[in-house]
Amino acid sequence: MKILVLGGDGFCGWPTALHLSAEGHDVLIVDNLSRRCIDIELECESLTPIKPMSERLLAWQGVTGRKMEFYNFDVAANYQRLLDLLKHYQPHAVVHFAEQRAAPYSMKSSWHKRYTVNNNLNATNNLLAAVVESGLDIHVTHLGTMGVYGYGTASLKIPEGYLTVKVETDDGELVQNEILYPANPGSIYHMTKTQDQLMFHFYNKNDKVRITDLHQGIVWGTQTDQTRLDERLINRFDYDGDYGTVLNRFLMQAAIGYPLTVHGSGGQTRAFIHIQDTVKCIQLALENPPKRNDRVHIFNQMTETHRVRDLARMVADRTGATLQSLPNPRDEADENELHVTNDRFLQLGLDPITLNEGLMEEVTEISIKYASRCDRSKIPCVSIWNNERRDVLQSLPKNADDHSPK
Ligand code: NAD
Ligand code: USQ
Repeated sequence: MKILVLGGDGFCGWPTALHLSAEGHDVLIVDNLSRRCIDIELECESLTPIKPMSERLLAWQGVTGRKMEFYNFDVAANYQRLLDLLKHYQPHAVVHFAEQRAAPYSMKSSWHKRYTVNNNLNATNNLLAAVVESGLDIHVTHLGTMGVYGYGTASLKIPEGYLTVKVETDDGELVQNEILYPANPGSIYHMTKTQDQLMFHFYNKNDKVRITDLHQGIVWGTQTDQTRLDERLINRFDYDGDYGTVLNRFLMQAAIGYPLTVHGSGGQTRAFIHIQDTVKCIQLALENPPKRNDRVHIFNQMTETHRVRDLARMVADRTGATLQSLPNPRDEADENELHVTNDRFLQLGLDPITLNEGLMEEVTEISIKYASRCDRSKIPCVSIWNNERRDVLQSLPKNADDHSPK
């Protein structure tokens, strides 16, 4: 298959591009390197020393003999270039990772809100409009998020995208329907993903674009079978308060002797998936595309759920790390249940990787190996969701060891 990977320099995109290339596919990467620019803005780099794109590609060719092409442009801004590339390269599938993906970054200021909305919505709309204008029958596979559903306490098992509802008509009859699960975003970033869903629905209905939307949980780990092959292929590892995600942060904090930063009671339950399963799921989605006239295929791309405080305790028990309970800068429920269906990937043959000692040990080893690259001042989460949260945080007494945002 010829596969275009948008956002192929990122944390999920790079190992996916390598995995698909290793599977024998012809892979072309587009990325505007905006994530590397955000590193400069935040004055914080990946914990792992990621190489520039040209070096990454040379290393891949050297190690495997396989070539991948790379184009540097902005998918959200450069429509004509995207359209020309589709017409010229004629991919069978496009994997779309090219969005700003950190919830805390999207909530930092009105500039960050506007950037995230402009970037994410225009990237998705440009891609869909270009697929239609190209006249090609391209399968669009998008990385969405479990966060589109919200994290309600409903005992209902979250279905894969569509919810069956029964509505009473005026004459008292019950009419059954299937609707997109009601969107309930918890950040500007998550809101863009709920709006992506509507664009997929429309372009699928109106233009018959074949689309798979992958509602992914929090990705943990850093290495995959391919990124381990050579240090120049190493994947990104975000640990800072904006981009670092919770389990990788806890493992890394434990490795460098930093108290684990639990927000509030740590009762938040979230869905997780290891990066090795991310690349496998994308392969499975590409190998099982929707047929023409199928509605948008939605998969829940996660393998397990955990409560934040349980993860913190588990890491602390393994390592002897201490926990600190911090006032939560986010406006989110302190405690929630989360029951999720993920049957579709299981039916396609996914053999889920769940939290295991070996993979956690690998994150620990990487954290220790590159500990000297860590700037501890970048660990606290300083992005505050709203004025109410700010008032609460400011009213709390501050002590010398307190790393909470104020
Ligand atoms: P990332 O920031 O590491 O990678 C995104 C890549 O896209 C970056 O290399 C960036 O430079 C590029 N990009 C962004 N906007 C672009 C544009 N307009 N034009 C061209 N390139 C652009 O993020 P990631 O962790 O790899 O996430 C990839 C996708 O997966 C995101 O859409 C995210 O919402 C989704 N996702 C990630 C996670 C996770 O835990 N990392 C979980 C669920 C879903
Ligand atoms: N949290 C802590 N301590 C920390 C960091 C986070 O307690 O040091 C808590 C947060 O308050 C939150 C939970 O852990 O309750 C998850 O936070 P996160 O930063 O790990 O994940 P999140 O912001 O939800 O975003 C990440 C990715 C995003 C993806 C999403 C999938 O950055 O791209 O869409 O996971 S999901 O969570 O399923 O929506």
